[in-house]
Amino acid sequence: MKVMGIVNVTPDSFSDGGLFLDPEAAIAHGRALVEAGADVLDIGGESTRPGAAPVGAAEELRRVLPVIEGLAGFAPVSIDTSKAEVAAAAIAAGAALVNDVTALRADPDMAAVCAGARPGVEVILMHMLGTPRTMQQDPHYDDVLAEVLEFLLERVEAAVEAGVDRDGIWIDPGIGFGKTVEHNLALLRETARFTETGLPVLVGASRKAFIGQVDGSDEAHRVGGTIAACLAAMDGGAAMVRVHDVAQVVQAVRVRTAIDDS
Ligand code: HH2
Repeated sequence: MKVMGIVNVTPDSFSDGGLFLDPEAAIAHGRALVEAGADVLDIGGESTRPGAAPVGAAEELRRVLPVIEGLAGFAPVSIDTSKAEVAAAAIAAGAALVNDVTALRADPDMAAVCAGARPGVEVILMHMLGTPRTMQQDPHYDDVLAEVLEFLLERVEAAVEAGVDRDGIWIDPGIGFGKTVEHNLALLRETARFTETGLPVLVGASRKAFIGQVDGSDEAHRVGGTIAACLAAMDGGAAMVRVHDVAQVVQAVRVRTAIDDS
């Protein structure tokens, strides 16, 4: 299982907002994550935490472009954005993946940008109920697994219809995006339901609120819970986990792989 390291170039991300707003600091952080074992770096210039303020494309680009340029020659880079203009510029600067938490729904031009990207550029489609502003207001599902899976498969078909190469599409259940703690735990427990589709699955549980809802911890003290979630995703066949604490998660994955292979 691969590990995607998070580089948030934002003032307001939920666990590391403001730490890497300076491009030099963000580039140094990205390099350190690769040295710690990250396979891919996910660079984001807009927070998606519940209630976060939206950012314009010009500001988002000002934040992320120098960081992408500084890291693209060093490791595969993913751009965490919902805006076509940002994705297009990021791809031109060397990004190899587009990570869209709205699954190509927020910007009508996003699907065309992904479809028109150079061969090999991949796309991550994530499930979210509502928008970051509203998603944690009493989320409800009759059957969370079936509904999240159905949504993702619909979005895969929409992307393919728009011209995106099916072989380059990832799906992500969107841990914490319009979900209660029970929904998040069920999605992690049943990761295999997603991998059974044959599509590569990404899981992003790092430091998220559901961990604190289990044990009362704050964002700065959720590495153990993050590792537990990543290993559950690994058991279910996830192809990649998106994390802040790369060194610790890489160690857990390596030891778990060694145990399984022994
Ligand atoms: N989670 C966050 C952001 N982007 N992308 C995918 N594919 N999956 C996720 O679970 C996911 C994501 C939220 O985490 P973070 O980047 O740490 O915080 P913020 O959105 O506040 O910047």
